[in-house]
Amino acid sequence: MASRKTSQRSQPDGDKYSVLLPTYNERENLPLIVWLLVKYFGESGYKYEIIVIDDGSPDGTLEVAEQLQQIYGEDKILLRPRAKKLGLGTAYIHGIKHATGNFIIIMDADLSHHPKFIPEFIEKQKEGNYDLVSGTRYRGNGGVYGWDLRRKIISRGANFVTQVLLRPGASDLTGSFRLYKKEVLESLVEQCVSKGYVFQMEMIVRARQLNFTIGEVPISFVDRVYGESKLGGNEIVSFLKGLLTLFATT
Ligand SMILES: Nc1nc2c(ncn2[C@@H]2O[C@H](COP(=O)(O)OP(=O)(O)O)[C@@H](O)[C@H]2O)c(=O)[nH]1
Ligand SMILES: *[C@@H]1O[C@H](CO)[C@@H](O)[C@H](O)[C@H]1NC(C)=O
Ligand SMILES: [Mg+2]
Repeated sequence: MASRKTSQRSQPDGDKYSVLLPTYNERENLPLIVWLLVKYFGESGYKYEIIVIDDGSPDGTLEVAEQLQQIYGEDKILLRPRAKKLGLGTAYIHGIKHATGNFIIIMDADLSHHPKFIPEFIEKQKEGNYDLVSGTRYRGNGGVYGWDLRRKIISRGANFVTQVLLRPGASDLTGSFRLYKKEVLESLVEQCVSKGYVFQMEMIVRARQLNFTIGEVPISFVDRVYGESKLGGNEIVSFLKGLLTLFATT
């Protein structure tokens, strides 16, 4: 009998990927992001589920999510809403509790994070059996599109200051497009105390402290077209406070 050739790309196996999509006023974006996720997962053949964590969006995001569940099925789209806006950090914790995959992908629902990169995240994870794979805007072909100078400077500045203070060994600290082994994410969220914008950064800083291995995939980040960003002046002040707290406690 002829022996079968092993292909270069890893084949779908027993792994399952739970995508956590926190939403707040994402009615316009949700159908497209879900459609893209279904498309790229369908093509790759990996098992997946999409967990939508909506925090009582006044724009009717949850109703849109319910329609999407009808279209794609209850095994693919899980709804785990909360009554009011309780923040991103706790939205992730809430989502993880309901995840059935052995891997978890965290991404924004506003189309800033394109699902086309997910197969690369999965390949990278398998290549080094990494504990987490982080999308990076600051290496290789990565980049940021659609941000004004102010936001670029804030993001770059936050990264730079954190690199200098904490030496975390990853090039994009404030990004939130990442893939984690489920148990790694669970132990990280247990350790992380910060809220808001600094949360993503604390996750990767703690990951390095705990000796988790980190892989990186260059991504292009595109600013949202629909809806409003939640980053304001308050966020920047609390970011700086959070960074100093991290510096003092690590
Ligand atoms: N469930 C939930 N989702 C949120 C909350 N705040 C923001 N989001 C979602 O988190 C993602 C990132 O938020 P966004 O405003 O785009 O942040 P930015 O990209 O840093 O400006 C988007 O999918 C938002 O809909 C919240 O309090 N609860
Ligand atoms: C991480 O690795 C370093 C160097 O090998 C070691 O000194 C440290 O104790 C490890 N930390 C943890 C939390 O395992
Ligand atoms: Mg955004």
